[in-house]
Amino acid sequence: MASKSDDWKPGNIRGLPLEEFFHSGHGACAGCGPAITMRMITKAAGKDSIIVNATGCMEVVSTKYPTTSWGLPWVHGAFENAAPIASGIHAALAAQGTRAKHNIVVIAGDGATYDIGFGAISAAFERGDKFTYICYNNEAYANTGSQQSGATPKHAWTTTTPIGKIIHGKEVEKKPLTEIIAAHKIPYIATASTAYPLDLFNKIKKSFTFDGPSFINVLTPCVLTWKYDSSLSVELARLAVDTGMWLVYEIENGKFTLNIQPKGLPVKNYLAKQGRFKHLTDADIAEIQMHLDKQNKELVAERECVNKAEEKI
Ligand SMILES: Cc1ncc(C[n+]2csc(CCOP(=O)(O)OP(=O)(O)O)c2C)c(N)n1
Repeated sequence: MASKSDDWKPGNIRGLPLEEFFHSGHGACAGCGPAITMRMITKAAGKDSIIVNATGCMEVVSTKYPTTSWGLPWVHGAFENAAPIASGIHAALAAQGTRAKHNIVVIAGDGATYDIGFGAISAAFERGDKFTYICYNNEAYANTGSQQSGATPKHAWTTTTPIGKIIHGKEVEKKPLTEIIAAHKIPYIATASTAYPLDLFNKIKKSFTFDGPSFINVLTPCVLTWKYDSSLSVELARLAVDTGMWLVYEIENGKFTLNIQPKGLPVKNYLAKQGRFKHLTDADIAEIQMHLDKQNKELVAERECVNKAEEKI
């Protein structure tokens, strides 16, 4: 039987299943944030889950012929069509009468999600097909050598946003994808971070309880692109949350909850540990801090306003 809402209770980290479905021996970098996250995603998904994996690092490092790291049925789709494949699996299982036995989980990078697969995700969410879409968000097209994606933060170095006389890192703000998905009004939308595995585990389990699509955006550091020592992946994933660079929240049937209150640490603490930001001037850092404070305040205020309006209806 698939993991079901009725046999799951939000617990403590020691209560997580010991069984692994993403096995060692893959070719991910030492300290790879997404690879750590795969273990948690597959643990939460459970043994009767079907994984749909878009092209990207997690597909490439885990399936070197003739081996696989996946202990679950796994389908690789082209870069842009992971969500339609999930829709197809959903329809096929429904036709067989076995839909309730399986969790369908899409795993895709931010390039596949924010940019190249976006139209197909939007269409699947409009159709209302039941599956959980998880974006492992390392803020770049890492697999092809760290090009900028819609998730790359402003000012960050990537190979397509170099530091030089003409440009000085990424020139525009990142796309507010979680909020764009929220506008689809699907039953469950959440953000998470590799540094908070229990929060992620519980969110994945919760996503299976809704009769429609769910979307979870997990911030997960990339050693090569973000340029830091490989021992710092979890620390950076935590600093992103503590500084407010990444808000951890969920929107459940329209109701917003900020799951982790940022500690209000200066954003400089997060930026200074990463080579992709080493060119920043004090003025750049001040601009990032100001933008962040404003953006987070606005997001929480807007969502709380919607919560209040919903309560009145
Ligand atoms: C339509 C299409 N465009 C480009 C590529 C080349 N490509 C393969 S993986 C990849 C990067 C994937 O980036 P992302 O989705 O962020 O995942 P990550 O590599 O960071 O894990 C690119 C550009 C492709 N396979 N298909």
